[in-house]
Amino acid sequence: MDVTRAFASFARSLGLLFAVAPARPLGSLRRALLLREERGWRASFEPPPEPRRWDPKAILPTAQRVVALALPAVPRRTREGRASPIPRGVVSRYAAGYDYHPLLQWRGEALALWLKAQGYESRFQVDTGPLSERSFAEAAGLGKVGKNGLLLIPGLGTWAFLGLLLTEAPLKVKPLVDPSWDPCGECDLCQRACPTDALRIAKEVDTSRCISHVTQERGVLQEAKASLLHSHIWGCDICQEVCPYSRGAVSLGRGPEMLFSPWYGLGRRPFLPTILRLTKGPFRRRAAHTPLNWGGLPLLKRNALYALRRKIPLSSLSRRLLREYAASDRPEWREAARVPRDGTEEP
Ligand code: B12
Ligand code: SF4
Ligand code: SF4
Repeated sequence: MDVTRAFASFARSLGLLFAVAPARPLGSLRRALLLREERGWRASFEPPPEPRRWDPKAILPTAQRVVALALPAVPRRTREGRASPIPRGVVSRYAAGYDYHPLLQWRGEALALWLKAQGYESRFQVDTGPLSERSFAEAAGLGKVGKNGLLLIPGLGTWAFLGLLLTEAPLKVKPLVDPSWDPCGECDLCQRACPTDALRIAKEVDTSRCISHVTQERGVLQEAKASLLHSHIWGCDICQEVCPYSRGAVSLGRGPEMLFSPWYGLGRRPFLPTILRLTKGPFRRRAAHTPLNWGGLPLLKRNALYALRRKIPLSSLSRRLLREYAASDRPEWREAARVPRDGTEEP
């Protein structure tokens, strides 16, 4: 049996794209991670720079190949929510649908199990594993990292989630994109569109200023950081939405992509008072299978409070909610709910 061909047809039947690289340490990634550490840009939930982040053999010593897998997630065009006097928050597209972790996990595990059955030890990771997925995906030739720091894949733009499969199987090394492809050229739309200047160095995201990260940081935020959030209560898609490759991507609207549609969860523009009135039970029913559950309801409420207090002039309902939360026993809610003195200025 030709293992590469059989593997390829199994991966395709699961709705995945893939590219294969030799299982070698990535020196460029090591340097990027160390530089990032020096700058203090490591995300709060990320492991420190150590060999298991850039060397596949530190995880599976007998690995021969790294297979970079992509699960397409092109968003369907949806209405953004009608104009309303009730203040709304902004939820990133990936968090308005099903959590990609289990969707990619079972597909990756199925491929790993199949390879194991052929006699090749294999391991799969998605997101929470130590290896940096974008860098290995680029090294394998699945796509190219754009100035927004995301992997651009022809036909999908940035709309794909990534996972890595380490295996002893001698799969044929074959890139999907030409290694000399320069996707960005003179374009700098994402850098200019980023509202917090987190992309001032092309391809390197200043995590301390990235809205996506700030929405996930726990506890009380310093005022300067809280002000970066604007109306975002989970994640941020701006540097993807402006990218011509992502704008041009067409959703299949079927298969796994369907699960990223906001038919489930709290939607893309939820009313802030609704979030602040949610209790555990209804939150679990509506959002337990979405990425909003990573931080849980308390973090979402903190972000909703930061968003609400910016909606000047404050309505009487907003004032009442902010006063209620200002008296709470959670310091992060109390701080986020500090009501501006006359309601005409931001706190
Ligand atoms: C930590 C993390 C974050 C942090 C930090 C982001 C960052 N840029 O490092 C925060 C919370 C900010 C974040 C945000 C988002 N993330 Co994130 N995140 C991760 C995680 C867990 C680790 C990333 C990491 O190791 N970063 C360290 C840097 C140094 O390494 P790197 O990512 O491999 O890529 C860098 C190098 O390749 C380097 N590079 C490549 N070529 C070159 C060339 C030159 C010249 C230079 C200088 C650098 C360079 O630049 C790349 C970008 O910094 C990965 C999952 C994983 N385990 O890999 C997901 C992951 C990268 N995130 C993902 C997504 C979807 C997002 C968001 C879009 C979510 C959202 N909508 O809010 C945003 C996008 C923000 C952005 N513009 O990157 C996807 C990316 C999919 C894709 N198509 O690229 C991943 C792979 C998760 C997944 N399994 O699908 N994320
Ligand atoms: S996710 Fe938002 S804040 Fe982060 S780099 Fe992209 S545009 Fe900037
Ligand atoms: S918006 Fe332009 S510069 Fe940014 S990633 Fe897309 S093509 Fe590259």
